[in-house]
Amino acid sequence: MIHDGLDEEEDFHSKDRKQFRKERRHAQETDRSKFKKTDQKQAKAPIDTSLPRGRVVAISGEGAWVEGADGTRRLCTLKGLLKKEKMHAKNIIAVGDFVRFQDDSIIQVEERYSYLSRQDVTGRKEQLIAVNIDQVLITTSVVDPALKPALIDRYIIAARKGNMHPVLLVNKIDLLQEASEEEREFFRAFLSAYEPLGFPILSISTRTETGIEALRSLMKNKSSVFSGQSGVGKSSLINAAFGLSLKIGDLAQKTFKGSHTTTVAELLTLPGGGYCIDTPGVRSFGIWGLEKEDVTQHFTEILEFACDCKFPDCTHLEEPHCAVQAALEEGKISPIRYESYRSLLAEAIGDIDNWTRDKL
Ligand SMILES: Nc1nc2c(ncn2[C@@H]2O[C@H](COP(=O)(O)OP(=O)(O)OP(=O)(O)O)[C@@H](O)[C@H]2O)c(=O)[nH]1
Ligand SMILES: [Mg+2]
Ligand SMILES: [Zn+2]
Repeated sequence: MIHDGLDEEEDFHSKDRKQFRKERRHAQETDRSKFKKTDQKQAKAPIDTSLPRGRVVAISGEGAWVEGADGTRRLCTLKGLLKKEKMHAKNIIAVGDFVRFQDDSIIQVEERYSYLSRQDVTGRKEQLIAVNIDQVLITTSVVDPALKPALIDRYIIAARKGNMHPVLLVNKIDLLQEASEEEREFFRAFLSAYEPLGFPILSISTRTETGIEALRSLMKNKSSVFSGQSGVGKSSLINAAFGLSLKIGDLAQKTFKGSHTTTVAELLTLPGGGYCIDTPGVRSFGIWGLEKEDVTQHFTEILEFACDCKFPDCTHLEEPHCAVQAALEEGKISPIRYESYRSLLAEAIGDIDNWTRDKL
């Protein structure tokens, strides 16, 4: 059976599905998915500091695993106050949440300072991947599976919407040697388009240990979430950098599309300081609450040409006398980035004809 990996979390959250949907609709209408700390603040009752504090480290079909201050983990259910409080919550709880608990029940969830979310499989519901995390390690591989810049752009936008720093990891750099000239050229073109954007990019390999030290220092004393397609090497990277033994994919399964080695997100405490969350691979990544401004803010190097377009409201998708399309033809704009812009803008403005969400 093809398994998305986050299904168990969905089961857990679906217990109050009807009520949840109603609340989600409300939240979507009021909070256009911009990060608004104050909205969440208003929705929360004061935290009962007399209760023990813990952190959600994993979510399964049975409930949430909460790690207390003494390091012990317990399986908790949601009861009491929390149910009344979830009006403005995105999910009820997510990995990374700081909670107050009593016996084996979560009573309250603290305000979140950041989140990484996506659309669920139906596209109608927001699915939180991780919360209260500093940076998203957007993990890709140079080949096998192929580099997907459009997916990277989606992650960058989602990370920034949720107040997390995006970091780009390009794993399996060892495979570049035996890659085709076309694949090598694509990687060069990718780097020249994305390096000027200013996000950290690490070319890395668990096989040759290239970049592992840099990854370790980038993660030191911070909290990070690894996210990306299945099979790019997220779990392998965590193992290589921190000497852990997370389950990694079998090469024999490689051709079996849809096989996911990591099946639940888990928060890990790192030796040397910091935290990281390993997550199940995604097949596609729909940004929750995507708006036109999210897209235009992310493609500034493309839109700097827009002032010479004939129509002031030009979308640069197909209008005549478009300076952006002219710049593209003259090689002044990266075709990789432009393709990504097209797909994301079309999705944001609801232009179905141009909408090509990258199915992986
Ligand atoms: N050539 C090469 N293969 C690698 C590298 N890193 C990981 N792999 C291989 O890639 C495959 C997938 O690795 P995983 O770590 O399980 O990938 P993942 O991203 O955690 O996958 P999911 O848990 O399914 O999301 C395994 O066969 C690894 O041995 C690398 O740097 N180079
Ligand atoms: Mg994994
Ligand atoms: Zn234009």
